[in-house]
Amino acid sequence: METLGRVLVIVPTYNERDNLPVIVERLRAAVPAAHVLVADDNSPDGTGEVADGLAAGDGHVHVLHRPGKQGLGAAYIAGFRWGLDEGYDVLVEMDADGSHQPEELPKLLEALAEGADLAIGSRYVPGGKVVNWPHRRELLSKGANIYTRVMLGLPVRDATAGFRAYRSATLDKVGLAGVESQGYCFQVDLTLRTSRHGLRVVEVPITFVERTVGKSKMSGKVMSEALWRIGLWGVTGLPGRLRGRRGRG
Ligand SMILES: Nc1nc2c(ncn2[C@@H]2O[C@H](COP(=O)(O)OP(=O)(O)O)[C@@H](O)[C@H]2O)c(=O)[nH]1
Ligand SMILES: [Mg+2]
Repeated sequence: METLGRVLVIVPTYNERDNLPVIVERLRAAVPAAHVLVADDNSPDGTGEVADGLAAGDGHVHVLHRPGKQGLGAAYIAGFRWGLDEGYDVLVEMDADGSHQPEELPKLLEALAEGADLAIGSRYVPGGKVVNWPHRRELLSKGANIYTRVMLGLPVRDATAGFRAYRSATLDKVGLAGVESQGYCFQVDLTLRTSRHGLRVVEVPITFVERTVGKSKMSGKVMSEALWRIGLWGVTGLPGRLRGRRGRG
């Protein structure tokens, strides 16, 4: 197993004042060597100031202040760019609300050390679970993954998952310049790009625990962006998929 080098965990935040200190403390305890970058979109509840307070007391914590709410994808792209510029070897995505358990991060890092280019914390492989999700939300997530699989033919069970670890080399190869997804379809976008580059995507089972504090930022706008973008990628990628199928047959 190889050593991975420096790990940066990017935590995007929008109104997560009460969740942030808890998740950062859990992460620092679970993976003490990792650094944390909070990517805050000028949250009206003061999450940015809370993050500054954490950074002032801990050299492993950094903050990226963004001017306003521009979506999860845009926050991650900015966070990735920051991490690549600073020379980190592994870039991790993790929510602030406790849904992604920092104690499970070592499993993702192990998958990278064993050769994965992208390790996805997956709810939908054997051993993966979701705790406390309303039925409606579970249907939406499963439906989104079925839609993604039909449209894109991706060999991934949980392409919308947001707890993942990328080798920096993966993001260098895939490139971030053309990524336009602003909302949650960003996850599918990067999974598709990674897979199309022939890189190794591995799913690791995790338990996703729905938040108990604060509000979800899932919205109609986020859903409609995912619908049309994934549809568009499916249609534009279809000729290649059909050619590939004929080539194999
Ligand atoms: N910076 C930033 N973070 C966001 C934005 N939208 C969501 N987030 C963060 O992304 C993570 C997941 O969002 P959440 O609302 O919990 O989504 P859900 O788990 O799908 O209901 C949380 O840490 C949010 O604070 C955004 O527009 N900008
Ligand atoms: Mg959440």
